[in-house]
Amino acid sequence: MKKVLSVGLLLLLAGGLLFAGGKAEPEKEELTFAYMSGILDPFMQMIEKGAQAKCDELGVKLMTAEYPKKWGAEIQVPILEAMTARGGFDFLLVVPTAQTALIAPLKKIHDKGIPMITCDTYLGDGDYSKPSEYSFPLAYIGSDNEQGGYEVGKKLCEMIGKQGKVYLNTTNPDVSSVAGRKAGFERALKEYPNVTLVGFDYNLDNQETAQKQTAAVLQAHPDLKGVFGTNLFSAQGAYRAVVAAGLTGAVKVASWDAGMDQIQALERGEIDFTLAQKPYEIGYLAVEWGYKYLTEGVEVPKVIRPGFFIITKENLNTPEAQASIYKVD
Ligand code: T6T
Repeated sequence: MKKVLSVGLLLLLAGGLLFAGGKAEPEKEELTFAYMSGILDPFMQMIEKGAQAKCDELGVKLMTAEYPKKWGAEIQVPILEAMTARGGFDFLLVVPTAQTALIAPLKKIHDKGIPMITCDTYLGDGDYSKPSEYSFPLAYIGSDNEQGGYEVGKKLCEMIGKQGKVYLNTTNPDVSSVAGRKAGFERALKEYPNVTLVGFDYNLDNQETAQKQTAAVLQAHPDLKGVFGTNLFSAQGAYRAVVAAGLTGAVKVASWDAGMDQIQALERGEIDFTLAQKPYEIGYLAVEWGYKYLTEGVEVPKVIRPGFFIITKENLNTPEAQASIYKVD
């Protein structure tokens, strides 16, 4: 905080001096935000879009790090380190790809004087309000994944007539977003004693793996009634496996995220519903709060949840559903 205020003071003084000289205009604060995504996908691109919109409004710069082609600390950390070595940014928006493996690399950046907000995922248990080795980010801005997973679970159980076998396909362990979705889904299932979770797989955020894993489960359980793919790649793999097995309609597909591929599958009836997050708002809010912190020293709320919207074939044409689709150019 002290550092932020003193940087602010220096900038003000510099501006004042220039102005006092009588020749130049008062210098505007030249702030730069950096964005480090989790993986190349439309969700992460929408965060950038929202962040860029707010940066444009505020007249600050956005520097976007290379998008990792695969999910994981081993790919994300070197990109982060290279960007930090180059420097030139005042604030970091970051999607940590692991709850534990990203603590030390991000702490190093924080200790260099770069404040940050974690977007979409958090470090540790996400409680940045109590002192801990991972409580240095100013805030977590992202979905209430547990609540979303719970709502998806309930909807899927109702859709299959409150009985039968279901399967969950997810990405990686130690990732707060998908872990929350799984936990919420499992909590919902507890309310349906006649629904059984036959198991779950980690696809490491790879669509082809998700498809193969789902295909194997469909073979092992020909009476399977429902599948939940916990993110874009999981859901895209899961629905393709159901289609390839000729089970469209017989096996209900619950999906998460709202990329164009998923929306088209929903229109074709290959996905039964999908939970759209609000990535644009995540990016927008992260810049808004980061800017207020840097320029006014305001305290940022530790958790900000922009919400989500469940899209079905029935509500697809409503303005709210249309606004929830991840539209990247
Ligand atoms: O579901 C999003 C994001 O919330 C999650 O943390 C990782 O996967 C996505 O980026 C979709 O691919």
